[in-house]
Amino acid sequence: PLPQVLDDPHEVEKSGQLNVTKIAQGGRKLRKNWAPSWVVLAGNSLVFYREPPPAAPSSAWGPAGTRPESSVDLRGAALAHGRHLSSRRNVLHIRTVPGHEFLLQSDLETELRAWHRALRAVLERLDRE
Ligand code: I3S
Repeated sequence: PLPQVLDDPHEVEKSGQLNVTKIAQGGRKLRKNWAPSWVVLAGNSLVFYREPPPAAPSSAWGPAGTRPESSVDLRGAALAHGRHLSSRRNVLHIRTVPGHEFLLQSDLETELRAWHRALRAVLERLDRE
């Protein structure tokens, strides 16, 4: 099934290139597998694409018809620094209600700070809804 985010596109809060690894699935720890990902924060969701949108670099969304690799529902999710979970610098840790956990990382400190702010704002909005 298509993620809801594609049927009902919300305003994109932020998008960009990050290094991502999933570290737990449903509460079960996974082996890290860092990989670059095009990440889109919109509505209730964080959506991961394998590639940035090639046709229109300014377009926040993946190209029409491109399937996201995965997406997570951020409602009730917890956001924290991930420095205790990785030797990499500038790491964020997200844990969703069903116990899926991700690390997001950028070598650009200002970029990771911007993601932290954007994610915190979305989580605060979702907490009020
Ligand atoms: O948390 P860990 O186990 O120290 O994470 C490192 C390992 O997953 C390592 O993979 P292998 O143990 O499969 O070789 C990765 O290559 C590292 O990148 C992981 O650590 P960082 O600190 O990069 O998140």
